[in-house]
Amino acid sequence: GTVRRPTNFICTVSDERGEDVLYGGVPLTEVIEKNYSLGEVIGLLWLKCKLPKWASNFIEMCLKIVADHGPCVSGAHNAIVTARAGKDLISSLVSGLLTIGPRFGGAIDGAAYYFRKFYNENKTSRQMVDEMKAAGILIPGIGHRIKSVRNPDKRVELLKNYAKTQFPQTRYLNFALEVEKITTAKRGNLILNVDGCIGVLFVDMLNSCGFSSEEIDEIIEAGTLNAIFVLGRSMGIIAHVLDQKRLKSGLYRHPWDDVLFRVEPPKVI
Ligand code: Q5B
Repeated sequence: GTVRRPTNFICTVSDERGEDVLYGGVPLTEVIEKNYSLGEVIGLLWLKCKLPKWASNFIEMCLKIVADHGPCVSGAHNAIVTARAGKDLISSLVSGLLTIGPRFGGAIDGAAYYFRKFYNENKTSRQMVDEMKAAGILIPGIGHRIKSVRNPDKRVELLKNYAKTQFPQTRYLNFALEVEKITTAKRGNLILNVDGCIGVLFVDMLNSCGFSSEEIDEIIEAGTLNAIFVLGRSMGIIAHVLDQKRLKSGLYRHPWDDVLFRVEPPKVI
């Protein structure tokens, strides 16, 4: 028979060769006619499955919840400075996105990884806190610059309330809340933050949806959970860039009085 030429790459996401592009096997016409939500489209394209409504709603809720958190956070700030330097929308957006990492917005996969690891090893919350401290690792998903026990993060409350009423179970969230009890006893701002809450709830969701342990490892390792922050926050970053363009803001220069200059004469070697 005919021998197929070896292909250069494999694609299991979408197929645009027919009349109707397929999103993970589902024709776009169905996606539109059946009014699939963004959460359902992410289910098809990223997780390659039709998620139950409670799960796709959760993903969509995460996108809305992380969409923006004001102009002062790293991502928006960088994008604003870049836009004010006269750069185009894409460059400004990307400069904002590039700040997303282990301290800002990109702690979701790390939170999912560590809370899941300690829970699955039957460790206690106390053991998790102590062992992470001994290893010199800040617990991803714990801590916030402005949110604290006295100034709770409404976003985290919304996520917890949704999960408590809509998820079949929340065992990883419950474990993370036990850890939070210990960390907030040390410092009021060591709360389970928005990244942490999304991270543990994503693991609860994947477990309840029947993903295997190996599949969950792969999803976390690939950076899928941080991608939720990247996608959602892009909405807000774009808004800040457009805002600066609309306002015709000029070049930003940081004021001297906000810098502690400590330039010393060079060491003579
Ligand atoms: N300590 C978030 O730090 C922050 C600890 C901890 C154990 C921890 C820090 C951290 C993990 C990464 C994380 C996501 C940098 C945050 C986000 C999105 C956002 C942002 C927005 C949005 C804050 C002071 C003392 C020290 C530390 C101890 C701190 N964190 N111990 N586990 N995780 N967290 N990032 O306040 O004994 O004094 O030496 O890296 O989850 O990014 O709105 O702004 O939507 O845009 O500067 O919400 O917690 O505190 O680093 O000076 O630490 O607390 O060891 O102890 P801070 P630090 P000690 S959500």
